[in-house]
Amino acid sequence: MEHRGVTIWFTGLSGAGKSTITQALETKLRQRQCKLEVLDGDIVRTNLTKGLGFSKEDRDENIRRIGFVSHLLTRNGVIVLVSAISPYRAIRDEVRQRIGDFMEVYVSAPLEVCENRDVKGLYKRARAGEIKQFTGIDDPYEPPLNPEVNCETHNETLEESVNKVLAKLEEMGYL
Ligand code: GGZ
Repeated sequence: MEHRGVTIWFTGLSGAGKSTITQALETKLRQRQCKLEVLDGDIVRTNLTKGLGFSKEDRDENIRRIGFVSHLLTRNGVIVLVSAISPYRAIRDEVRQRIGDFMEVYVSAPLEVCENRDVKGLYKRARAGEIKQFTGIDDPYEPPLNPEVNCETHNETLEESVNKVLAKLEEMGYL
């Protein structure tokens, strides 16, 4: 289908459900024959931003590079799904300004929920001091003040979360 380019930026703690929603949304958008690309923090960090760590400087650089690629794709009519913790508000807002066609989705499961899920066992390791600068444990997370969408994955189903994003895309005229 015909549509405009936009970057849909998922931010939230590790284990909040960013990748899960992204994957489900990708499936839905592919069914509609959308042109889309997915940039997942986990995967981006093995190529585009390989070698970067988790200091504030490195995280900001990670986000800046993802934002740069997202901008190129967005202005060529692609729907870009970005999934990255992106804990710092200022750099998220910088990327938003640069891209213009931008939608921020806050995946807002609270820390205790993410920590209880602990799908990859990372919180346990962070609590044990084996991983330093872990977001939510000994590193900050600054929630968005005015996200276009808030997915409360602790209070809603995956389908509800995906439908919220789809509805917002339609409302904003991207679909
Ligand atoms: C947070 C970390 C850390 C630290 C490794 N802090 O849930 P995951 O495992 O699969 O995804 C997380 C990923 C975070 O990379 P991002 O590129 O999204 O981060 S940022 O936007 O802040 O640049 C997590 C894993 O890497 N991971 N160490 N210290 N998450």
